[in-house]
Amino acid sequence: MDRRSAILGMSAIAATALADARESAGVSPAPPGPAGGPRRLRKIATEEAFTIPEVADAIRETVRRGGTSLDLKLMTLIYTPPASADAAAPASSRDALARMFLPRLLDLDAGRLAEMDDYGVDVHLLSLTAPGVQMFGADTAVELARLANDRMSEVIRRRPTRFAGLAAFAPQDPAAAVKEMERAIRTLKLNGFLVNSHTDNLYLDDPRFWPILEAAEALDAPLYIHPRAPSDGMAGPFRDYRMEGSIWGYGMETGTHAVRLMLSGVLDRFPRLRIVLGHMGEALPFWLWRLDYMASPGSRAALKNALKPSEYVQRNFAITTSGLEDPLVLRLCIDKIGLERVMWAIDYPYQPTAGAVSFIESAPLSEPERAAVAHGNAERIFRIAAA
Ligand code: 1WB
Ligand code: MN
Repeated sequence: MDRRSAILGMSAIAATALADARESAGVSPAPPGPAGGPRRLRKIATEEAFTIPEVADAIRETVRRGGTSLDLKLMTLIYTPPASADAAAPASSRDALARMFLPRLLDLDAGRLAEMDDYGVDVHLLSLTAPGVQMFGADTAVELARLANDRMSEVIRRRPTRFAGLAAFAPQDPAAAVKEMERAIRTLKLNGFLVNSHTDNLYLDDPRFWPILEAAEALDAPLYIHPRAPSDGMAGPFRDYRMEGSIWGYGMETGTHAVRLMLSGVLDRFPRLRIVLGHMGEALPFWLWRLDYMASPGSRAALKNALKPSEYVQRNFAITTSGLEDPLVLRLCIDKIGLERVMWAIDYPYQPTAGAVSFIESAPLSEPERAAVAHGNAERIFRIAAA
């Protein structure tokens, strides 16, 4: 068994024991580069998921109640795995892997730090895992967003050089969301916000959410738009063949969300809003020439936008590499939208740390480019202290 599958197969408890053993042996947390070799690459991973038991319980309750949301498929797999009798014969390797997600999401301590140390990952920029609190009733959502933010900020306070965090909020109650966003930045000193695409099948260009966009702009803190499964209105063709999640549905949903923000003109209303997209920009860099061709002001699809899509990208967007470890796509993104807007991410625990680390360490980049993507841009955009 190679190191990667050993780590992947390791239970959270075993990982904890390993970290404890390391700590008592006085092993330094971040392994140095080979003697006389190049300086170790500082790595800030920017889309790293966690949960807390209370949110996991509320998701289980949501799964139990059922409904139309396409997210329920993945939630069922991750939060209500089949009884251990069936677990011996998993339907696919994905199901077996899904069973590993929950313990890793819940571990904000030894097991997570051990994996970071093993691969030389300096910082996890944490966020409450998809779909956050966005499937809950408004009151539950408000309460659980606060609780998750409190827990996350305790973890960050304990390990300020290893963790930073993006705050959750409940878009179901925009006024409460704004309060929580203010608390997250002013009191908890968090690094921005993360929202999981649509809420109740509505997108952030809807006027009911404008107070949230206004608050993010006023607080000058980035809003990460993370995927969730396509909303009810677009879900149909994604229901077969497990297409709803990270394979394709997540990207289509969130890319569509970003195009709505551009074409609705909402970014003209909030011109200093800073948005972050994962997964190499959810295909936008690839489509940008055509988006400009079709939707530059005066063109056929431009109804409300004052700027070209590429001008919004240059002014309002940054992207991360989460879960898309293709050096050709990284090159395209850097050349198309600018080195200063591309950041590295793992997508822990959904994507193995080993692959994401070897990707950023070996991608054909100049060393200044590598440093900008691996940590420099994240330090600037999320206001994370440089080492
Ligand atoms: C997966 C990825 C599942 C993410 C998730 O469930 C989230 C997956 C909430 O790869 O199966 C994610 O955040 O990328
Ligand atoms: Mn993710």
